[in-house]
Amino acid sequence: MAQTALAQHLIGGEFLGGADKERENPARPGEVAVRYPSGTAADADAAISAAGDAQPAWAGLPAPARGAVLLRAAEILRSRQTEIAGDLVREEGKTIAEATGEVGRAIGVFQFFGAAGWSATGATYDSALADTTVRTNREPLGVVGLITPWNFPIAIPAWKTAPALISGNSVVIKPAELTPMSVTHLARALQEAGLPAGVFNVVHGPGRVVGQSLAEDRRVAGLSFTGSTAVGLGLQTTLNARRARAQLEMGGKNAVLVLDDADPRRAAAVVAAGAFSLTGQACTATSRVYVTPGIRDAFLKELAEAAARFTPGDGLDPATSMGVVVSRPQLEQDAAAVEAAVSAGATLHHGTGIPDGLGFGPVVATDLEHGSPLASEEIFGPIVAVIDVDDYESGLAAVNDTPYGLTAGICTTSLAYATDFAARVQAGVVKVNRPTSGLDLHVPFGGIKESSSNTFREQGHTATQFYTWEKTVYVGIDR
Ligand code: UN1
Repeated sequence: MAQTALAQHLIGGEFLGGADKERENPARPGEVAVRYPSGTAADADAAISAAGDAQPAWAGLPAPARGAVLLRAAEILRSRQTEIAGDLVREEGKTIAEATGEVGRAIGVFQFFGAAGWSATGATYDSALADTTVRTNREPLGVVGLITPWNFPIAIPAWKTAPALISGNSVVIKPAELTPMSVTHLARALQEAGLPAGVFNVVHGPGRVVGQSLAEDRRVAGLSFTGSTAVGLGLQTTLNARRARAQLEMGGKNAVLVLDDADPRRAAAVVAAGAFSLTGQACTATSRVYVTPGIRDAFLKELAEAAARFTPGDGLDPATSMGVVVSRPQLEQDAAAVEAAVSAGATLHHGTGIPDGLGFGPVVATDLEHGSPLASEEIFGPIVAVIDVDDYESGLAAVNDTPYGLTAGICTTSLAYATDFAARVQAGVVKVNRPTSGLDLHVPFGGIKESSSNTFREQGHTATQFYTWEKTVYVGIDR
């Protein structure tokens, strides 16, 4: 049996906190994966103070010197990729291949933003005034708060932390309670890379205590959150009331439109990867498919076969190709959603919707009304609803008929349909013939409608816009 990992707070450069709480390995009931401390409002306060004290000196370093710390952290993470991926599987439940890829993504993020220390920032203008130039500086916000989810327990903290740090901010992060260890590894790497004490702080604990403290504290100039729409909208109200900067990435109900001209096998592979990888537990996952009549039967047959190729189980077993559901309550929620759909007349083409021990195989459901819960509510499991539509126009209308707007896809060989869809679909990310989940680390990402605060994008160079504000400097030279 693996040794139990110990997650700790990091406050002012000190790893602190006892092992008051336990997180079980979701694939092995009874095996404690991590012990971790449960933070209080006082811990959040101490972390915010430490971050405030450390920030000016950090911002005063040349950006390439800040970048060097991030590049060293990337190297340290790489040297521990296997160990971190193992701990990530034990606390989250995804497959070891997915976890190794996720740690690789975190490494890439630190390399990208480390190198960004050498990039140009700001712009210069010719003023309309004589003998005057104008330039803009990008200035750090100061102390930023980060609240991160369990489904990408190291990649999302990395892609929020790295742009914050390269821009000269200090950070207080509250990781999801289900996955406290991954951010602890991130904290160790940053600390060992030479990040000054207090620049990166971690406080574990419940969102309503620690997360709420970060949202309410006037010393926290901006807060970036990824999680559910319900929690995100509550935070946005708190942040707006004190005019703090908010970046919220929330839920999705991402759809793929499969058209008659597509290849059924390829379309099924795109949908299966989007719906079932990461056990369907990505806010970018595919959970609705609209299909036109000419391809319907062939596509469904291929999709059921693609679903059958997944082997659910313990992510540490190399034969597993779909990890377990993250927790018992989530598993019950997934099962209840499928059961309710079946009672309302849905047909299952693959999967039973009944948990098999800890496994919950891929589920492909048809005979659902477009507005039924399985086809319209975010469930966050390996379940896909396939719904018939008459043609492209009615399919596009159905894709857009949702309060969410994160990702959307189309499977087609028609350049005309692909182009029209990309222009008219209401989503922050559009994928033509590619799965709705799985994003490059260097391109902008974010949703519209209720999937987002509709403020700032994450990832790539665009990400630094959230963590900086623009100062306009006029310089007059009198000769
Ligand atoms: C991806 O699909 O590669 O929490 C990333 C999430 C998203 C990130 C998805 N914020 O699932």
